[in-house]
Amino acid sequence: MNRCLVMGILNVTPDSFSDGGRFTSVPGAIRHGLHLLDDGADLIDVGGESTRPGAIRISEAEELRRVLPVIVELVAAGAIVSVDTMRASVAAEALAAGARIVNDVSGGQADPGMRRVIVESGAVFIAGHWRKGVPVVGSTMPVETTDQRARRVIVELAALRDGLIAAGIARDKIVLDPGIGFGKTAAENWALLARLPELNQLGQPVLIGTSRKRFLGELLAIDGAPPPPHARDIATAATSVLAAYHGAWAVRVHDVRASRDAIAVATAWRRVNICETSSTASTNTVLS
Ligand code: PMM
Repeated sequence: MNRCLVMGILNVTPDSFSDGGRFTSVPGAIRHGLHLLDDGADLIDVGGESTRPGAIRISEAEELRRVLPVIVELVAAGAIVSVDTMRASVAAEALAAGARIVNDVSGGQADPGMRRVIVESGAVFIAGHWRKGVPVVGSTMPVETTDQRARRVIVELAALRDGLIAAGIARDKIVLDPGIGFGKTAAENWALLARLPELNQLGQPVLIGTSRKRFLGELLAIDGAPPPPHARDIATAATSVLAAYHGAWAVRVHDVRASRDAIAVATAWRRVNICETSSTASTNTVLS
């Protein structure tokens, strides 16, 4: 498709930071997934386990109980479904139930079996960058500037990609994600977003997930009080415009309609600019 795709978020979790508890029942989650499709989602990302800081890991059985029936129904409704999981076993079951994409925020680091599942299934793999152990004040870790840290994410993503290819995953099945908010400061998140053109130079499709995240709350705070997560959707749509304009493959969002519309604008603008640039170029050539 000739535009940035929109991945709708469907968290079947009681404790996700942005929509926790809203879609915990299976029928409620299915209804919401269908609503995301109506709003124009190209993909639906179904997750059963919260990745918010401090979240307690759930059992494999509980994760499967949450995601499998939702995936089955959404696939039957014609959706392209990704499963948001760090567990190889959950990924395998979800693929068997019709999911076509595995979205792993740990980039396959959390479960050593993940790579094998992806190789054997031939599924698309979204590999996220998750930095653990942010240096704390007074620590002896090397001091890096925000920009250096952002650049290091790109280098680490390249290494992650190379490791996935070495494990047998086809290059054209790998999507990279800088993991906005995963062990990163607000300044680092902004620095990474500004470096999207560099991320694109790695030659893989790039997914950007900013939706309702804390750094947007910090940006919009009034008198130090961040707005609640759902009041960050306009700012999220603004990040979708910029991500699309700078060539992201997809954005992962809660409010699908807002980002669909925003991306339509970015796509039209980009198309016109490209045409005008080339006509200016030919005019200049004629004049010289
Ligand atoms: N963020 C969250 C969960 N899954 N997956 C990808 N690929 N990228 C992300 O940025 C990402 C993700 C956390 O946000 P949520 O709790 O609102 O889903």
